[in-house]
Amino acid sequence: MKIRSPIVSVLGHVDHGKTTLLDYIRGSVIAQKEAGGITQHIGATEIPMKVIENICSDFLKKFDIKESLPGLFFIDTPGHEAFTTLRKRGGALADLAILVVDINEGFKPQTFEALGILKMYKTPFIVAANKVDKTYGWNTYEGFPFLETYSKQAENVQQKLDNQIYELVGILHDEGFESERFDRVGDYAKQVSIIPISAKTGEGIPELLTMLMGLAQQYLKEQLQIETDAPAKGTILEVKEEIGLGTTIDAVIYDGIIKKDDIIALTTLEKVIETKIRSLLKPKPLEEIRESKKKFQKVDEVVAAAGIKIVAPNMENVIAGSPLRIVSEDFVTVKKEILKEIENIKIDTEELGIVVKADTLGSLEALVNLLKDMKVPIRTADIGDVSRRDVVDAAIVKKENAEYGVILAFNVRILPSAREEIKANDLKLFSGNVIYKLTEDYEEWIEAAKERKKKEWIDAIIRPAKIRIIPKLIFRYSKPAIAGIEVLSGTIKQDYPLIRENGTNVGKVESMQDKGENKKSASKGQKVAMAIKDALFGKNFNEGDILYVNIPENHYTILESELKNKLTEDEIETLNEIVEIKRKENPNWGI
Ligand SMILES: Nc1nc2c(ncn2[C@@H]2O[C@H](COP(=O)(O)OP(=O)(O)OP(=O)(O)O)[C@@H](O)[C@H]2O)c(=O)[nH]1
Ligand SMILES: [Mg+2]
Repeated sequence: MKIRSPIVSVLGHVDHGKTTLLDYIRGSVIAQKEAGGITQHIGATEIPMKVIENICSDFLKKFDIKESLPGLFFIDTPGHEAFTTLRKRGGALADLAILVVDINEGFKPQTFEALGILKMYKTPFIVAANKVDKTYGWNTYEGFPFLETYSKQAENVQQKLDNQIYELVGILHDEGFESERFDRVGDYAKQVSIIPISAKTGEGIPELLTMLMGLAQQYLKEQLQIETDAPAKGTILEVKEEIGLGTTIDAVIYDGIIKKDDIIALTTLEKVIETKIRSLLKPKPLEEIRESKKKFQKVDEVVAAAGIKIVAPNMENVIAGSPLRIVSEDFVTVKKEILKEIENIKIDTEELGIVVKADTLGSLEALVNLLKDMKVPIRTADIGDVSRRDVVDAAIVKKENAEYGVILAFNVRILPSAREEIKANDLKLFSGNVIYKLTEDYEEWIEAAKERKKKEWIDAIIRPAKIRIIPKLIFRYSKPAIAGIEVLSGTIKQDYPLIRENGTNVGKVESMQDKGENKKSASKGQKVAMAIKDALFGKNFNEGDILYVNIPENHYTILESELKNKLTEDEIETLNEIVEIKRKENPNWGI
């Protein structure tokens, strides 16, 4: 029998301070280095008991907590709405949890979601009411226990904080949890402790960790005992190439023991594989596994809960986010177990949809979630680099539907052959390492494309205009007739057809010139020389004639129903005159 470290998941809404809290405990600065300022993967860090003791100082004794554990194993989860599955995975792994709430913002959608996950798994938790240092008038005492720093604050500041805490108590009550500020809790088994903290200044963190240890002592006695020969269960966080090691996987072992000679079962996109471990590496304590780089130590065995790096052959196509199992005797049973675990990760696809690529199962699902919310259909959603095949797929869609003929790629490479194909097909690729930026960029692009289309469509509608043939300015009688004209209202454009006041056709505007310069259009008040195609002076028009633009009936309907607010008063008046002319011949015109 061995006692393992409890797994403590840190959950909460985006930006409420989960990573910063872990940074404070580890003495690291990961939050500041994250792409887009948000967490997009599950993080894992082992914190040895020594570090916890140091931060808690004599609180553990004061609350009569015996530290019989090797340490705490923290899991950092993303708070951004898209990462539901990673939060669930983080929640599912957890023995205990810290629900982080920015006290100035209160409960937000993903705070509720996280609470729901804790409810579902019946995970004991405490609430970290974070960012107390942002309370107006707060005086910071770095690293102080909450009760000490609280007693040094002005009365109105204390009052404000208490009110905010009571708001949390109220919401938790509505959600079915009785709670209190930790020092006012009467019965730890019945009430959830709320610990006001600042992840930035460290205030309140001694009590936070003390309460966490108390929770562990109260609930986890048996759960943490593991048989020394129980085969390990784990989840793969990342699959990556390491110089000198080849393909490696980072994983969280949440149960059992893994040994350096074990055979492990993993899954690729095609099948479940087995492979023999070549070496087992562990990040040094306090090192976030995502960040650890070279600071790994070779070990013979690892007891849960722990983060490990495994070196083994044939792991190139293993999927991040999928399960890891030890093959003790029967590969078939293990295989079934793994397949069962991953089968609920299915994505609905459609022929006419976009191509999605991502680096891990978790991020792929997050991306798919966001696209679902946007009602964007998906043709393929895969893990791995963007290949030529992906581009060909997107190009097929583009022919049918330009909006969906695109590729969204999160945290993966674009292979050179794919790049060439993208160029050849003039395809739109959205790639980057911030998930919500990708979907936002795509949304903006669609909007811009729609705007462009709409503008083109509006520009193609023939609008009302009226001109006068200036007397004594006929430059040519025919082929084409050229006359000086004045625009009386609206804007006259090249190719617009003209009619007379009696409704007869004159011809199309072939070209216009002003002081020797070609013009595509002329507006009210302007005088230009106009060439009119197929018109004969004296027959189709005369000096001093008023001519109108011959608006096609279907264009008139659109002008009336959708573009009326885009017309000037002058144009509306001219439009009415044109309608009058048309209705003389056909009383039902435009109705
Ligand atoms: N003033 C103050 N700022 C804080 C505190 N905790 C976090 N922040 C800031 O809030 C921002 C978000 O913090 P993170 O730790 O990245 O938040 P997170 O919950 O990990 O966010 P996600 O992982 O994306 O869900 C950062 O700018 C932090 O510096 C705090 O106690 N006080
Ligand atoms: Mg974070």
